[in-house]
Amino acid sequence: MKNESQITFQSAFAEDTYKGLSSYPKFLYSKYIYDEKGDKLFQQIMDMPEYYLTSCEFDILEMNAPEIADSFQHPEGVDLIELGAGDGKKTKVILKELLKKEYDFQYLPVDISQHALDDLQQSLKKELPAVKVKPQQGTYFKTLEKLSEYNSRKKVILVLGSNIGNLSHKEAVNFLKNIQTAMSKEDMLFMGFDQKKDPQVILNAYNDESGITAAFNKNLLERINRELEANFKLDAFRHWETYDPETGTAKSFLVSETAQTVRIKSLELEVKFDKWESIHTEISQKYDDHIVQWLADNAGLVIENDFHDAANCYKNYIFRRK
Ligand code: AVJ
Repeated sequence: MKNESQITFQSAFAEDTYKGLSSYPKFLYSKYIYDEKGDKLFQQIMDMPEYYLTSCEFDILEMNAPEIADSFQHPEGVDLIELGAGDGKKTKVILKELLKKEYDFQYLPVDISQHALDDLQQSLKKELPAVKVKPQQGTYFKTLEKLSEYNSRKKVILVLGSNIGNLSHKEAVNFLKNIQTAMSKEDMLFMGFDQKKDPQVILNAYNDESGITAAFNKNLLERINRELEANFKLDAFRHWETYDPETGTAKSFLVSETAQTVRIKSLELEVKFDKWESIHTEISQKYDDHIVQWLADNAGLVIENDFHDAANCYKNYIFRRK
């Protein structure tokens, strides 16, 4: 086996996989779930009855579309920038309303997946042909740098789907700070945060009977098998989900059901698992007003408004620069 510092990795995925599986306890980053197969599995998750987040946010946007569209609007027009646009199903509610009101805007969906962006552009062409679309392929981080170049008119930055939930609080503050730095005084950040609620409801959303979420997590192992020439046996791992109501953190693991050794050829790595050893794969953080206020304070943002359902299951907040 080589020493880590002597290896030149073929990709960030290769390097992060090496580090995560050589660590104790073992971990993998959830962002790598989203290859073509992972994108499809996430679509299926959003259609599951247990996964309340998507329909909750959709309803909030539908119920409040006129007020949201009005708050986005500006006499000189706006650039609507969406980080992690995905299939744009929820955003279309807002786009439709902006068109109806004949507000001047262009839509800049940002996503890592070129595939998702192509699909989105196609569907917009069909459903809302009047929308001016400028897709941007890239990571949040890289695009945030480019973002600050859009400063000729008001920017509204959208982050829907509680995507921030995959970040630790520290990472979330950094993410928000990066956005804040790219914002000017009149710009707005519109962001969805899944809220703390009945722990059973949260646990069920990430622990479906049909096994889709298990397959979603195991796609990490499949992707390592495919792209890094490994021999993970998917059946030898069990998806395990926890929710801690104190911290508001749902945590996903893959647990090795046997003592086993996995070979990752392109990393020249042998990974040994003890029986019942875990790989941590994802967090899905849940929030309340206090936590969101704390995040905003630490990132130099102020909460201007929020929209929610009757049960406060999910909330969309509007932030501005302090
Ligand atoms: C896309 C990060 C919002 O954490 O709820 C869904 C991803 N993981 N089921 C979430 C996910 C398992 C999702 N986010």
